[in-house]
Amino acid sequence: VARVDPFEARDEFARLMMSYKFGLDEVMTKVNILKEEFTYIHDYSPIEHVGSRLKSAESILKKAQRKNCPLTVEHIRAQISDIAGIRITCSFVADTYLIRDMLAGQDDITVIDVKDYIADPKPNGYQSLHLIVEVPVFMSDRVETVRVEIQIRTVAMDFWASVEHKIYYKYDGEVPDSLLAELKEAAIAVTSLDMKMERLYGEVAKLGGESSSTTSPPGGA
Ligand code: 0O2
Repeated sequence: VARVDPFEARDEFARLMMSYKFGLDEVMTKVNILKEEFTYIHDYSPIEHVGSRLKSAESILKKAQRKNCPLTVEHIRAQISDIAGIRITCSFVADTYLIRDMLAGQDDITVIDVKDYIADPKPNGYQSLHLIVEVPVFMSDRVETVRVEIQIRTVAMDFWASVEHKIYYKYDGEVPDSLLAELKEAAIAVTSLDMKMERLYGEVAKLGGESSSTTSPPGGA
């Protein structure tokens, strides 16, 4: 059995996390450029808020165990796609697809997976558009390809997800059926609120002759 040098393993893990931090910084810069430039041109931002996080060593370990992923840097890189995560919240559903298209269209971004839980919500009601992308990170002596998970959703979907997440942890995953049913109802209310707000905004934009991305959704929902 090959012995693992704990100092070497720690150094490898630190380097792994550093490359994910750089990948995160790169994609954050891209998102902030889109936000700023779009606001300058259209006097309107499809992005309400952007946040980022690096998964903790403990969460990486838990996810690796759940997926039966061997604890080597190669396996972790290949099997855990959300070590670096960015969450973008938008006012309207059409904007989530607009942001997806603007990011996916960039030459140095490769989209390797898309989960459209807006078009096809999870059974519990969760809605969000997830992209797994790869970006090249230029280090001093090599180029590393780093995966970043981008979650794009409306403010209303984000509110639902954050409350559901808290409830899920409070009950340690064993949420009572009555609460699950109410969460599902709340998710339906989120969809109807999103549709209503988008329609209202579209009407106001038409009246004012404004250029609104939501008056001509760029595909998708
Ligand atoms: P955290 O603490 O947010 O990081 P995969 O990674 O593809 O093997 P997974 O993780 O099921 O499988 O992928 P998926 O469905 O794309 O979910 C990834 C992330 O989406 C989760 O990460 C959550 O952030 C979010 N998410 C997915 N489903 C739900 C849900 O039902 N409710 C809420 N509130 N968030 C959800 P983590 O690692 O689970 O958690």
